[in-house]
Amino acid sequence: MATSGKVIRCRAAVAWAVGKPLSLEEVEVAPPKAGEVRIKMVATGICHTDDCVLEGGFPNVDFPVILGHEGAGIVESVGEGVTSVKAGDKVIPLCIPHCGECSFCRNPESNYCQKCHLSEPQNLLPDKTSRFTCKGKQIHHFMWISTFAEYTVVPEYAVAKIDAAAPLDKVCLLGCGFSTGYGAAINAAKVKPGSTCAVFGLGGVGLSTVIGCKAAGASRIIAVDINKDKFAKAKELGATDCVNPKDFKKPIQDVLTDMTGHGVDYSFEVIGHADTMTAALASCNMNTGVCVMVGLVPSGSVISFDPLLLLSGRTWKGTVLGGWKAKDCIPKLVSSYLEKKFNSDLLITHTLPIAKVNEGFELLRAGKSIRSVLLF
Ligand code: COD
Ligand code: ZN
Repeated sequence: MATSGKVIRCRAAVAWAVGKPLSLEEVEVAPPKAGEVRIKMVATGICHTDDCVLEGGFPNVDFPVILGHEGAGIVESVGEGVTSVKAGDKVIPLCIPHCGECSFCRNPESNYCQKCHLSEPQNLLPDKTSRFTCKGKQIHHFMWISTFAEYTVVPEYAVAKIDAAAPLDKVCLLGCGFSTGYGAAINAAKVKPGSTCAVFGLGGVGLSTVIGCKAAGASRIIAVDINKDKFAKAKELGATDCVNPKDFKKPIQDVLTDMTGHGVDYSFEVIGHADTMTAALASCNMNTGVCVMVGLVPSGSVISFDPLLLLSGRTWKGTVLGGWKAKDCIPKLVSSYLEKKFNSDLLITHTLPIAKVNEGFELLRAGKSIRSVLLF
């Protein structure tokens, strides 16, 4: 391509400081170095995690930074040695990398690559430099993928080639939110047909968990949220009951236990609060119940809980990106989307130009959107 090997000037939404709105800037994006890929982004979703960074609650992030970690685009050029993608390929950048070489990648049971952001800061590319500058200042990367930029540079192990027929403005959600929630039910909990599930939090990720529970054959899916406006969509996606904790005096775990006899078979915390994590744990049955935590609590949070909750047999576990080994599984999920095995389009409530990124965050904070997709 004509731009290959050259610095590209383009638009990006830059977060200059905690608590400040993003500002749309012209940035320079350097060419990819060896083992890196430069992508022309087409669409990106706004996830609560990006907002968590703006509130100062996410580990290993440095400002100024280009956020965004759920997107889809087309490869513009590749650095030396890159073999898995080439210019012109449709791709999804991976918020959880998949190096294929570390002991966790080689373990068939695990998707938590040791190059992950929770183990290693991903605020710069692996060679500890940035490809972004703006007004003469170096801008940090986010999770190595920074999808709020018209062009971004990512390590080869953080990008996957997808089917050329995929609509990028729709499958961008498969880069994080949809795959995280859906996989929590399918891979982390391994929901069984005929079982009872409870999903705490009906944002884009929680609703994807509802879709996953339904796909796995759960016969009862109880959706829990303090915003009753989320219930209609939850029912459309497969929830059989909707419960607002604010409608009850007793704790939500007691409400769910009363509704089910001994508690649900599988509970999911998809909010990111310490108190709802312990409530979700206590909501699954004391013997075979499985509670999966999907939400991320602000860094430094500590949970105290009664160990007796686990002694009788409950399982409490977490998952990142729904347990999918990203480079192998995201393309397969895109194929399943194209085969209409699930309909993640129902999660997209707004489509906005990148210039309206702050409006997208406002809609999310106000509980008015599930997913806003930003187009470049
Ligand atoms: N009880 C019930 N529902 C509540 C409560 C409560 N006390 N508090 C808030 N809620 C509801 C809100 O009304 C809202 O509907 C929902 O919880 C949260 O939804 P969103 O739209 O704010 O968030 P999502 O779905 O975009 O993201 C939720 C996550 C928990 C996944 C996210 O915040 C997070 O923690 N991400 C990091 C974890 C992770 O692995 N992410 C994947 C890589 S980013
Ligand atoms: Zn790895």
